[in-house]
Amino acid sequence: MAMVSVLVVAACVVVLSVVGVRGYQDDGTRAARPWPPVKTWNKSASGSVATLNPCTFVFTDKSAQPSGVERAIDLYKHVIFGNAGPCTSEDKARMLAGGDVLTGIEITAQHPIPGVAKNHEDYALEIPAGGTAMLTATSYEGVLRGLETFSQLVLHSALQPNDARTWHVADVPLQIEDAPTFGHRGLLIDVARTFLPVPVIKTIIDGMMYSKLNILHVHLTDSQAFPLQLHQNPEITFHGAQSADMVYSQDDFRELIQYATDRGVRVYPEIDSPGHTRAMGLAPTLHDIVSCANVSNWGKCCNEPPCGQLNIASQHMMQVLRNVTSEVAALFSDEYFHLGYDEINFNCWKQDASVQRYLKEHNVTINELLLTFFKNQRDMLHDVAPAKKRLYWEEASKQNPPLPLDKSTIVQVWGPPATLHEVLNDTDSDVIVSTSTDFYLDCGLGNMFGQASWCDPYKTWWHMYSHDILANVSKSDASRILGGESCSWGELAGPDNSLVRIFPRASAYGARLWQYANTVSQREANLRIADHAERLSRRGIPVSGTTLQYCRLYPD
Ligand code: CP6
Repeated sequence: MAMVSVLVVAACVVVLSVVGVRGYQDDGTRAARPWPPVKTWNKSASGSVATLNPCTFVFTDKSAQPSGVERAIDLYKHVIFGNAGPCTSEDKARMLAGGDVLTGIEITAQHPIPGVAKNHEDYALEIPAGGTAMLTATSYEGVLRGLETFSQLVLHSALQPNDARTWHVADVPLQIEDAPTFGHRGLLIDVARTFLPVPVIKTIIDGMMYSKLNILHVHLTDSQAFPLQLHQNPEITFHGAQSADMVYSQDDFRELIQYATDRGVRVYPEIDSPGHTRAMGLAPTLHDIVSCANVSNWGKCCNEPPCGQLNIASQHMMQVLRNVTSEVAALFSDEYFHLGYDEINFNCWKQDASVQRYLKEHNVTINELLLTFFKNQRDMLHDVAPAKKRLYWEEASKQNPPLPLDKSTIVQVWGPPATLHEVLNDTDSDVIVSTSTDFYLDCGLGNMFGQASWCDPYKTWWHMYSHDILANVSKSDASRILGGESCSWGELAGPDNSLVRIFPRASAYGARLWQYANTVSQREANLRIADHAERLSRRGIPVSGTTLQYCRLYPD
């Protein structure tokens, strides 16, 4: 016991005692420590405290109409003031009694409709000592990022121990200019291994907005399940979902995509292929479209049970895949479509007699057939959804003969950083960084058989924040890195533990991608991520702990 407290105290001192910042300042405010840290922040050293109040504070949309900014205002009114009731006479008296009063915020977006300029998330925020704050942004999404920062600066607490709680902003007047370094700040969720109910996905999207994360990659299908309703081939889902109540209707996803769009989050699907597809072929009429679905020794043919890869010699498979692809591409309006290509296992096709017969008859190798499938699938996607940009896992860049990857494709890296360099050297594609040694949220929790995993140890929030994805990357190659995604694979994560696994670590990677070059010290980051975790928790997102609460409030 004594040993444990010595360790805890030591940790507190080592991490937090370098500079003597107290949790509370003399005027009773706690330092506002936004996460991600903003890029430029001019605040007056002799700053005062401005108060604001839900009964008088006005949010005004100054953008040209039509504008969606009212939606952003609705969201953040609630975030900032919660369910504060109507103005009480006490509220009014307190306001009249004291100090500088912030009366409102005026918001101007050049492109105030969601999605129109979604890749421009810059904003500028000016908060005077009293009067009206100003928020300007290029896009609707930039307004959301600015309102998020504003919401993080507004603290709701008692200034002095015997006071009532007030809403206030410290260190005013202040000016902030901010914009992300990387435009792709994503999160992968895997709803094939463990079904996540729609409300859980909405909560994940809430947490993403609070963390300025902008892209949700939905790993929709895998060998274990095909949980999406299909109109052309309902039998796929009927047999491929884990149960009848573990199915997303297309309306579910339409609703989720709208929900995400309102919150500045793009949603794109992955229909994993040609590996990881057993669940697509479980209907009695579809057994011929999947190879090695019933092998007795799964360890030879795939990385986890059950095995099953698309039968790439089958015309029937190509027809079904076309149906599936066109429906999913129409449902998900985002320009990205992920086609998989991870963990292809050639042993699977070796023991499929129909594939072997095809290879003999056509005098081609299985690798050549994979290239043909790649091209056919590419042309098919182009046919059914011409505007889509194709994404692939890194294995697509490691095939021989090589698969054509170029400027029109994006490669997602999941191996160690060495593979990032290989992909940059071997292709002209843009790249998304999800190195498993750094950004897999499921490492350190054992594998699916309760054994230690090669992916151990657990990657801490500090690892995700401090890992430099551009280390040893040339300037010209760096311009091909769009950003990254942390990955919440679903084998061991369900509705109850997904959120605490994701948050706040996904927010730590997101913060690094937002303000890549201007990292704050470990000590400073420790305070900020802890504040952020507490903020997420108060806003209804379950989080895991990051530091001792005691250390954060009383770091001396
Ligand atoms: N499923 C799919 C997975 C993984 C990948 N693809 C994975 C591999 C290793 C770890 C975690 C997840 N479960 N379809 C790799 C991209 Cl440690």
